[in-house]
Amino acid sequence: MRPVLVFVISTLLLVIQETCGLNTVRGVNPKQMRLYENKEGFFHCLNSSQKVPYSSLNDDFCDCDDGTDEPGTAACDGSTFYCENIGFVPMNIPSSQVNDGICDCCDGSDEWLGYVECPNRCVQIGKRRLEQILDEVKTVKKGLNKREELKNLSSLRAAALHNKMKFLQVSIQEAEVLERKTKKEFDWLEHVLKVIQARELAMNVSTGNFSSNSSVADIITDRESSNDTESMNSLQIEEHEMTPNYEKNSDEIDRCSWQTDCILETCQNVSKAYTSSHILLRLQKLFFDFLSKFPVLSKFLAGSQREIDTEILQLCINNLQEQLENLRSGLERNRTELERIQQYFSVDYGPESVFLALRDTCLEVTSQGYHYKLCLLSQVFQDSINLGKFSRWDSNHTKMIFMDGTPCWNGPARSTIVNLICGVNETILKVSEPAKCQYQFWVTTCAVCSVDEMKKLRDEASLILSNFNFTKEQKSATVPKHDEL
Ligand code: MAN
Repeated sequence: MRPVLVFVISTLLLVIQETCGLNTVRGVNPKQMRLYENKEGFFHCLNSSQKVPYSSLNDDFCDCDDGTDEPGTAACDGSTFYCENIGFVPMNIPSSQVNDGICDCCDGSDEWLGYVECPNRCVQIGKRRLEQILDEVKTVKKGLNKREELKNLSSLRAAALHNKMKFLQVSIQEAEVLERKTKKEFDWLEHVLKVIQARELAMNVSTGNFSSNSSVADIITDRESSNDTESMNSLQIEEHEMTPNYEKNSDEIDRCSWQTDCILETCQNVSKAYTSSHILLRLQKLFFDFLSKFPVLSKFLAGSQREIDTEILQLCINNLQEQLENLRSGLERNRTELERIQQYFSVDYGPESVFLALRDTCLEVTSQGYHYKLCLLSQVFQDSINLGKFSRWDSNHTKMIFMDGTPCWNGPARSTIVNLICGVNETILKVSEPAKCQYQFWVTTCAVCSVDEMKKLRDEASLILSNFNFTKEQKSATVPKHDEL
């Protein structure tokens, strides 16, 4: 019954079209009508060399293998039906949806057999969409201005971070040099203390005054304590035997230059050999020469002439140790801070680095009994559960992907996709969990507002406007003014 009805109506329409000179075929875009011209009683199938009688166009029977002879019926699989949708946007729907009892085109043209009533809602829809576009354009406009501010903020932040990084690098370098210098001075002073103690021992030895708590003293005390004449004699012999070597010892000390270990060793050798005050004086001069190279010690030595107070020296050493500890903890702090800043620069902040200013901006929302906290480019939380750490960008810097959150019970680690939508402020619009432990956020931010988006909206508005079919006066009364767009 139905194909017969379709055929009758189609034939009638075709006859009317032909008779009235109407140059339209149902379901065909008027711009493509020339492809549907009657060529000596035939229609030439669009995608093959096949031709079929013109009367078989839209006769609810698929004649062309490519299905192009049935643009207005559901007869051919894979064919499309064009809805003009005056007042909104023209569209092509799969021809299988023609006369299926569902209104697919807003002008109702797909249900031309009238199985279902499809009032034309295109103007109403078009008007509503134009109003929406107007709002969206306003948002994008504001967003674009805000984005400029964000971009400037990002450059300022980048510059500040660069400066801080440079400052820290220089500070660290300087502190490292100072640390090495202080450490050297500290080590030397410790040596100096030992050398002085050795010198005192040497002095004590030469005046017969022995101290008992040093290695050199031990050696000497060992010798002195064996109170037999033979040993005393041997000492005298040794002193006598050493006499020709005084100059040699003194030269050795000179050769030591600033090597404290060498000085200490020579000093100990000399003291072991009961050296004369001549050598001791040379030693003392040497100590003062190289001690004066150290500013901290020099400060303490100022005014102390030739006598070195070992207590003061110990104070110097303690002071240097404190300085060293402070330097080292300062260095540690600066190195950690430098690493933190360097880590900032290892992240992709999108076009013009606009997202730098948003790094660590945290947004919060309560949804379906959970409190969500999203720190942009950093981490996401659901109460205290970690929903992922920032891992990468997707879709041209409009999606942030967060991975490796707290593992789901019997499942994978939690992960989150943050979809960014152009907006004036940073706000969470919606949170959902489409699959277990996989979360989706929708967040507005001006960072993704683009001139391209503005252009798309304007193009869409132009398309709707160009598909309006009324007078200029009606148009200006019904649709937003073009300059508003
Ligand atoms: C918690 C929340 C939910 C999640 C379940 C999985 O209740 O993290 O979002 O679906 O754990 O067990």
